[in-house]
Amino acid sequence: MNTPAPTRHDVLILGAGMSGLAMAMALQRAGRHDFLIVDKSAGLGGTWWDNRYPGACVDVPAPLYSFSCAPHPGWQRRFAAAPEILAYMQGLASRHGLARHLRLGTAVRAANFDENRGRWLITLDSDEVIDARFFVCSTGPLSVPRWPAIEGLDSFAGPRLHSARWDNTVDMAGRRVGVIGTGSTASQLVPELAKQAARLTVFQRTPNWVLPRFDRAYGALDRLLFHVPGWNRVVRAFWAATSESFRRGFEPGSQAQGRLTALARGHMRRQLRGDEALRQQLQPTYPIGCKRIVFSNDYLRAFTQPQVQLETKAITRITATGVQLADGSEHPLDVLVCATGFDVQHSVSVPITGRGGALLQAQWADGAMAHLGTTVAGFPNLFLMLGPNTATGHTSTLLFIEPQLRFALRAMQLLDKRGSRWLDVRADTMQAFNDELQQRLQGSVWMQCRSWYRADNGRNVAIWPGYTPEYRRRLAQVDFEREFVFG
Ligand code: NA7
Repeated sequence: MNTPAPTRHDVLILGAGMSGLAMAMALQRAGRHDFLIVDKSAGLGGTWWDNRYPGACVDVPAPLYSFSCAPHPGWQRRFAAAPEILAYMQGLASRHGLARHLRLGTAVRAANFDENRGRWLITLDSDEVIDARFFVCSTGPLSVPRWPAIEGLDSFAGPRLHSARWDNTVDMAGRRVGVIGTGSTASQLVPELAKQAARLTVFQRTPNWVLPRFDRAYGALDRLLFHVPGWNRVVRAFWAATSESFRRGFEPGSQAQGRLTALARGHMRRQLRGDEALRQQLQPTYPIGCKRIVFSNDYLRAFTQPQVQLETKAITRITATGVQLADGSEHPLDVLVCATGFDVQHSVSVPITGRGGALLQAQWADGAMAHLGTTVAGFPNLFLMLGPNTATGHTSTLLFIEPQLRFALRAMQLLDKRGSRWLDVRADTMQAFNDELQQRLQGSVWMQCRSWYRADNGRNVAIWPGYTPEYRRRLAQVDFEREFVFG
């Protein structure tokens, strides 16, 4: 049997989430129309395709969660719900004619850099091989659901759901439902499940800091204003500036951190209506900002309802009928929900092989590392979107995606101009950047507790330690001739 010849493209984009779509639109703007977007899901949307649990919404204001090149005048609420964001993305894809570039329901099996030709060979699960000059990996840091490592998880006889793989055919009405996890996802899910379940038990390992969500519905006047040229930019700039000033609260021991802590404590007291026993159980003991802060006006309050129970004893195992605790007691359950987050460490699960046969995943065994979160030494013409250390706890992830797009485009244009086949960041440049990064993270608030920001060995692989403008500036100032090698 003849193996079909690889299909050639200028750019292969892996992942049709926010950053994949943004990259596609940026390529079009730059006049580069020969690209293919591959995603294993049946629909585009990434995070917003995956997270369909009741109550799912974004935790930054929607005007800041839309691309600067594609403002959306139609947001219904300041903190948009998941279906609204998905509709925004679908609208963008259709306006930009992306359907013909999209290959959905298709997984990538492996990606190998062919040094002789200076091109990426990307094998799809259909055995088809894509031969691309540039490889954009936009799989997102929060895309691989993480099930809790608890003995007996598989033995549970009833429906068992992960929040990021929601099954809306499971009926919660009148049933005994257990939720493991108390992060941002659980905070959105718990108030919704409390409306349906006969009994809802929330298993908390670590409490989270909760701040009020200054949400509101956008009315006709807002939408009218959003159509006024320039108004979107003003609102976006306002939220970007507000988020950066909020970031001051993450400086250990600062007055701003004290104010943020006081705001959270006051919010908790009001939400719990003076229930001191509950307050003590829900009160975090680590500094605010260490984990991603929860923004909610109904999560804490949910625990004051008679059918909702907070369980803080450690889980020892899961049985066919429920959850067993350290004191030997058991919570009988009909449905088990795991809002246990994502495997950030293995978020790039496709084996990626670079120069000299180096495997990215092997290189990242002690924690992911890249130069400015987007390019990795030994992996030429590979651009990571939202790669290591480009997350923040204070602002929209889109403010990191946009400079990354500009950087990738600049690199592509430079290669065209130079007539080179590839560019690769120098290993010493990448190492020096990461030494600086880890040094800045030492003693920071993000090193003072366990969170998805940190790998199993404690290394912080997710957080950008500075303010957003610094990231934008540094990426814009990359000196390719000095910091990269060319082939
Ligand atoms: P997170 O923030 O990683 O939260 C996961 C939660 O699950 C957290 O409360 C964990 O407790 C808990 N967890 C994980 N494993 C276990 C086990 N084995 N036993 C008990 N509890 C466990 O994920 P989310 O989905 O809520 O949010 C992810 C991001 O999405 C969020 O930050 C926003 O940026 C959007 P722990 O705190 O580790 O003790």
